[in-house]
Amino acid sequence: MALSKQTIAQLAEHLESCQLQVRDTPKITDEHPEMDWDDAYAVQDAILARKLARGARLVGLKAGLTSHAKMQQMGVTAPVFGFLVDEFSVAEGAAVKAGELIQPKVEPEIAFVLKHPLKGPGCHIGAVLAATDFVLPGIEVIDSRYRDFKFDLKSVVADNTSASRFVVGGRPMRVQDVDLRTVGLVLEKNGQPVALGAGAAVLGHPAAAVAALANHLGARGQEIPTGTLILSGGATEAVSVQAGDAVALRVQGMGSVGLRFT
Ligand code: 0L1
Ligand code: MG
Repeated sequence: MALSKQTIAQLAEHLESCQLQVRDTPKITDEHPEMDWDDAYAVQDAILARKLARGARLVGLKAGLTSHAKMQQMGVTAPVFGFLVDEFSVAEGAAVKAGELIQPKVEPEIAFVLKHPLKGPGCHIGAVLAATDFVLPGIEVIDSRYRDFKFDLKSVVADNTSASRFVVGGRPMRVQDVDLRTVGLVLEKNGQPVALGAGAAVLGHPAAAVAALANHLGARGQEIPTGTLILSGGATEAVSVQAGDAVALRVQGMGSVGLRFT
């Protein structure tokens, strides 16, 4: 690690304040170019610790930048991982106040819920499918705290991979009843299709994103516990939203889920 404990705590406080106070910031590597990957995840962990200390509940985990479309959109080549707490969770069809967000975008995702824990290294698609209770449609609202989306991957990791809101719903399915590679996804904004994809857009198979998360945590001596909800990453590029927009995701055989921005 290149940063001191004090700097990590300061960066966590800074980034979380930007989120809570709806303020943007230059990317943190401008001032801390020496920040390494362990520092970036340590800042993310410190943000989670701040939220838990205030009574938040950890309700899930996420993989991000898992599709080629999204990687191309961001000019990166590797996935990233983050956490979801209760304050991010939106009820199906509910309204999100756009004024509480800086520059929101939505992503169509397949969400997994585990019936067994998953531990890396060596976690693979087969292990993920065997450990999955069900999958269901999910929309992630990302909201980068970095001014004009000018960031690098380490800054994004520190900023909890832009996590902001999410909704899951529709019709949960057992993994044996759906081919997650060929399953089609249609993201609609105000009734119009704005992004189309298939499960295979996510690292070839959405379960591969969950395996990558398990392997990432395994390298840090952690596992994904039973019951965890995991967002496997956007299957298409992210779509900008603003107040007045209604967004729905339809996933083949799994119904639809939506939310609104007011
Ligand atoms: O969920 C994700 O794909 C993370 C995206 C992080 C970068 C961004 O804000 O677009
Ligand atoms: Mg996402």
